[in-house]
Amino acid sequence: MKTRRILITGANGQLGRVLAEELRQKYGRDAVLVTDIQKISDDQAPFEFLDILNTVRLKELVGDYHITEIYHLAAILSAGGEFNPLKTWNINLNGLISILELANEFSLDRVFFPSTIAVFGKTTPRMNTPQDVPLLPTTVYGISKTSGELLCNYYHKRYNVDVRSLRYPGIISYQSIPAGGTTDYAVEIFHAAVKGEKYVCFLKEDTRLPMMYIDDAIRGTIELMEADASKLGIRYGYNLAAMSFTPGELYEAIRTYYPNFEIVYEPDFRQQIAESWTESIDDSEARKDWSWQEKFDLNAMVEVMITELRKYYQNSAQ
Ligand code: AKB
Repeated sequence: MKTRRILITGANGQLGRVLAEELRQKYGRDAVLVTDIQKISDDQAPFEFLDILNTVRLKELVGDYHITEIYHLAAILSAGGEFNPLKTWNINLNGLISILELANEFSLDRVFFPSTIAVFGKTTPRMNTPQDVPLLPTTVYGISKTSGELLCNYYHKRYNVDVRSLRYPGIISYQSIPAGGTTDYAVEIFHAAVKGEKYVCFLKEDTRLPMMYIDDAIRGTIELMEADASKLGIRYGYNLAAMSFTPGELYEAIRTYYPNFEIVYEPDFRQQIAESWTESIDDSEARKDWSWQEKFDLNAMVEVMITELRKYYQNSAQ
């Protein structure tokens, strides 16, 4: 049997940091090569700098490290992408094409491509959004992810590349503060509450979006990657759901821990992006094909976020 050797691109983003740790726990530290354009600490080894547009370097790493699987997380997100649409298209789409080409050339065992609720748009049913719906995304991030889904499907059908993909909702985690996303408010708000600060929310109080706690997102990703290939009917991004809430509902849940916590709503350009997405997701295909099941609802997520961030701020004050 071939030794499993995993490469993660964009490994220092919100998902990558937690995913890398989990994969290292599971398969051993040396089995997981983390790559990114920046290094966040000296104990990340094995680590390699990688700009995803540097295809020569990418190919060298795949060859030199005898890579068998890639989790391709490098991307620019929905809000950040609007400041530089062409760069976002280039990184998000051309980065993926390089990965899919290498997967075919090196006969990699598996590739993971993160898709998103940003593939949805104004023509998509907003409630309990089914798997196969009209996609007319409004952001360049959404357009790049929609095209990415189609490419994944194409490489699977045409070249038999074993590529697997999830449409992530907003991810909530305590390990890092995400940047450039429209769902970022749902992480920032916890930091403000635990630090005793007022939170200025960039979305309206009643903007409902699908969300997921990081542990569910990581477990779901690994479960999909370990699923029997013959069971996977969808190669362009499984709908995936756990919970949906508004900033107002999240605020009330946090107030059970911090009754004096204050919030003001000052919606900016991200409001329009959020309104172009859907409110809740039908993920029955994921449940049927590979037994997806979330563990965290709103209250469980709020409890663990507050517990972990209290520890974090207490330790950093010492
Ligand atoms: C974003 O807000 O851009 C991301 C996403 C939903 O893909 N978190």
